[in-house]
Amino acid sequence: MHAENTMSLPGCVPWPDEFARRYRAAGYWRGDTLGALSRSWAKAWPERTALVDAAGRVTYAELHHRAERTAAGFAELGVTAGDRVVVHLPNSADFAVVLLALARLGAVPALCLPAHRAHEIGHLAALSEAVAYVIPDVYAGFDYRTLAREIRDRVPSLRHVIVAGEPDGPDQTRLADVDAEPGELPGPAPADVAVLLVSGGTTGLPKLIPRTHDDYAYNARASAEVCGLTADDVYLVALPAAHNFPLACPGILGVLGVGGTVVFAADPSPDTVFPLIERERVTVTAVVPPLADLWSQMWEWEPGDRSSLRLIQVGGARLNADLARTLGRSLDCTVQQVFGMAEGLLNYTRLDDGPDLVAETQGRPLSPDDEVLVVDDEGRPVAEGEIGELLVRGPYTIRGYYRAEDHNAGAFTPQGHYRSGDLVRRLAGGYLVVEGRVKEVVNRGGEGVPAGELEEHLATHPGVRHAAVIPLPDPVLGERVCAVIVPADPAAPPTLPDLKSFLTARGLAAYKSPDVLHFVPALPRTAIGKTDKRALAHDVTPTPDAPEKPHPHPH
Ligand code: OOB
Repeated sequence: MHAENTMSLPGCVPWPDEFARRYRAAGYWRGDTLGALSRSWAKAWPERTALVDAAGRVTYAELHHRAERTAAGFAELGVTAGDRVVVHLPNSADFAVVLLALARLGAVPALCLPAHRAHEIGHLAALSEAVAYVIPDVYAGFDYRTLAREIRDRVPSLRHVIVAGEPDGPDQTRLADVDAEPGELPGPAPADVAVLLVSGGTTGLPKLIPRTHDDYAYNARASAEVCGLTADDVYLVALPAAHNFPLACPGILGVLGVGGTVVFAADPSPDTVFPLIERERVTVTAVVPPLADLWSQMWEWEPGDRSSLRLIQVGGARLNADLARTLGRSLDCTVQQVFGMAEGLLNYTRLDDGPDLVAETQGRPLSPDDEVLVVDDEGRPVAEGEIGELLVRGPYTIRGYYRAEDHNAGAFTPQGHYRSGDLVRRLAGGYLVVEGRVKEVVNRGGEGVPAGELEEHLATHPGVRHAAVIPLPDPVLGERVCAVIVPADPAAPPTLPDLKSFLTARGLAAYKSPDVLHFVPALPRTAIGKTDKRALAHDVTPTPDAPEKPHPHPH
């Protein structure tokens, strides 16, 4: 038997007993497991459509049936409770089936994004000592079976490669063959780890984030409530399903929990997504800001009746306030900002918040028991409205990364708060404004220039389509401020003096102005679609002697 509050997976940090007791007493943790939930959904509304993908439609009864049989199939392969399985599937019904099957078995899926490659997967498979690796055959022009061979050579713990589609050798198992008569499976305890999420950081190798059945079920349920989800909702998975946002905020799990329908889009392009919204009468979806921008531009030009959409959630990176305002008008639906993290804490603007809160803040915490602190460099709370680092603990925020004892010592306070690394301001009512990242402050001769703040100002210039601010090494100042800009009109990019006077007119301190401009046709993106600052820093080669000659447009 599992003790009430131990996560049986070694390498995880449980909540202290007093917190676990409190979260149970408050009704956040209800003793649910994802497997048990799937059974109760199938019982409550067996005939409703749970999933829609390119392969067809799946009812709740079928979903549960397939998950049970797949769980038994995994057990037959020798996968047991507590084993880790790297799941690397694109948006599809198979993703949901495998997730629920592993959850039912108590095996722990490490949920990787389709864009991850050998570098990340090799690391995550080795770190988790995964016994199996679940892949598609070919997706978006990439053959995952070849990748799987490479990973298998590198990671001795991997015993099975399971292919959703066509295996290309006898050493791979077809997912359809991971199938057996459901028998007695003990299943996990609610305090056990349900999934390992991959951290979204743009620096260093990704880390694994252990989320328990109890905490993740609460995450999805409470999020569904904030979004007013009902059985009539149809949720479009446009972002990669393995990411916390479309998975549980409220996403797939939140929608299944109310008997709604989950529609998987193979990719988030308007060409794919717009017809799906029309055909399936989609009511809710979640996007990152660059997608919100693209959809908003294409919406009025693309034919079709997409009036079913009632709510678009935008999160994952800073949403420009102007775009927040125009988005709702262009799409004729409610906009919700979501500031979340795979580590836990979620902030939402509420559906009845006024336009200013929705445009200018990133929402407020989901749970009454989210304990948010905003602190200065010394860890002292700052005054309301002042910028500081966001620390948090609560009923769905982890107390430690998986197998990362050394890193955890710095990433969490002794009191158990997660140090998010996000610079925020807290306003009245607990609403948060994200100002940037602790490490994304350019140290310009001792003066700190928060990248996020400057990016926000730059983006309001009519000649700027997107802006990202990064430090460049400087022999005198230590670092200088480089603004990487996607110009609105590539034929007429803004000039440095132009931007400087624009920023001064907006009241920004002179030392916060860029020292150098660098023009690019598009910003590099991470696997989920955020600006990839690491790739940018790598691409933008310092030109210490010729700072006024940016590539490729002179100004
Ligand atoms: C979401 O999760 P992750 O783990 O990929 O990334 C978390 C980080 C945050 O610490 C913050 O730096 C940034 O992404 N972020 C935002 C933001 N939402 C996330 N920065 C500014 N504005 C926002 N609205 O990205 C995530 C997880 C669940 C729901 C939504 C997003």
